[in-house]
Amino acid sequence: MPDYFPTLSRVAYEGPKSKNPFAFKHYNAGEIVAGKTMTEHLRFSIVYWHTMCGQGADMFGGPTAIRPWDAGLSGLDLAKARVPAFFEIAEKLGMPYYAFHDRDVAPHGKTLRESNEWLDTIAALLKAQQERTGIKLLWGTSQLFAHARYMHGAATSCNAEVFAFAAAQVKKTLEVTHALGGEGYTFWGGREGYSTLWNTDMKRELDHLAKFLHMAVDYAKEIGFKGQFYIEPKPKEPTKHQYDSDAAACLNFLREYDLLPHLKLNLETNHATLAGHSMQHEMEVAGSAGALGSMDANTGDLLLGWDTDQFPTDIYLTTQCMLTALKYGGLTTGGVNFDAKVRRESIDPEDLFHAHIGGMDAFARGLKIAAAIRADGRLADFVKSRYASWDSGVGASIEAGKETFGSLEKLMLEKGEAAACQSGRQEFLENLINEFL
Ligand code: XUL
Ligand code: CO
Repeated sequence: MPDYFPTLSRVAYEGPKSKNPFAFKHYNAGEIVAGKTMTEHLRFSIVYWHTMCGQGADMFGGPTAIRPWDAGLSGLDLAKARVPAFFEIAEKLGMPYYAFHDRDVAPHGKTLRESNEWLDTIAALLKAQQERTGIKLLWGTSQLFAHARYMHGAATSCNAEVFAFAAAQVKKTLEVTHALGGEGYTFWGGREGYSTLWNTDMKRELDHLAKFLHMAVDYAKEIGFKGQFYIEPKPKEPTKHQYDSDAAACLNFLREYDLLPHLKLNLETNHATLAGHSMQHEMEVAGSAGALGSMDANTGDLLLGWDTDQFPTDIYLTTQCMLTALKYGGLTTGGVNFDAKVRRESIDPEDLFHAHIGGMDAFARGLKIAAAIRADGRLADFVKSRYASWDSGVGASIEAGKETFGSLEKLMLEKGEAAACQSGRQEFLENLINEFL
């Protein structure tokens, strides 16, 4: 087996004082935090698409990345060569999971049949590497956006045969995901949206998208795939409006079409900010609906505003993510999946290590800080006491469904004015959080 990083062995935990850039300062896999190991809480996952297929190209320029395993190869040969390189990186990082799109592990064939055969060829290599390393598949997904046939969308295309092709593609990827023991399957609506409403029958497109997802759920049952389905919100890019635009829009869609029992949300930080929300907001929306599934961990650049998919290094961000995750019972089937890419100027293979080590350490710190905030209890106590008026008296009576507009009017006419409001103490709480950082 080729060894592309002969001088690098498995990245070890050396503690916060270490100056070794190839060591974890905070991610200590087996360390117990709030009753579980860090590995069990964080369920880290590395993505195939950015790690192996990201070449540094952008809208203004071509590839820049140096990737020795790609040298001189193309097509299926290139796809085959990338598999051991990917698993070498994943294994040396101590990643328990990975995620892929069908068309980033194997190329598009000339026909669906050829694409399927190529995917099978690569899936056999993935399986062998999974068995060798013990790394598991967090989720699989179909790439339903790059090929020209998907220009109008896949499940929401105006072209019914494109819908049919997409269905066949997802059927195959579900089979492969199942065969690889995948723990989930994600739908991100690449081009499921519109560029102009002048040519769009929105209601019909949404009906088709729901039909598509129901077919996927039915087929999963048929083949005995018990993994969790996810839908990944994103408001725009490449379309101007995507139907899965944010967590609330996804939940509304899933409820309307009776899909909520079958799908949870896979939330991505940069998608949240594109939607004008924080990741914490998106996680709260999903968590309070019992639909917090998985996390595509990355970050955007607030000055650019694009989906730049940078590695997360902001400890406030990771603390917020882990506080919310812990509040809703943790990432049960999902994980912290680094849907992130190195910058175009970070051209060396070793930059892939710096990026992932930084992201894993940032989340490990976020987890420890979040656990400490929860153990301290002052934040939760404050929030609880802020709602104390709902624990007894008229508040408890409203929550129990015992009051009406009439009874409440009677009460307020008697009282003349509501009880005085208390301070929200935002600055006090911001200072309190900083005590832990
Ligand atoms: C696109 C994106 C995708 C999904 C999977 O912005 O995040 O890579 O995560 O299709
Ligand atoms: Co993503």
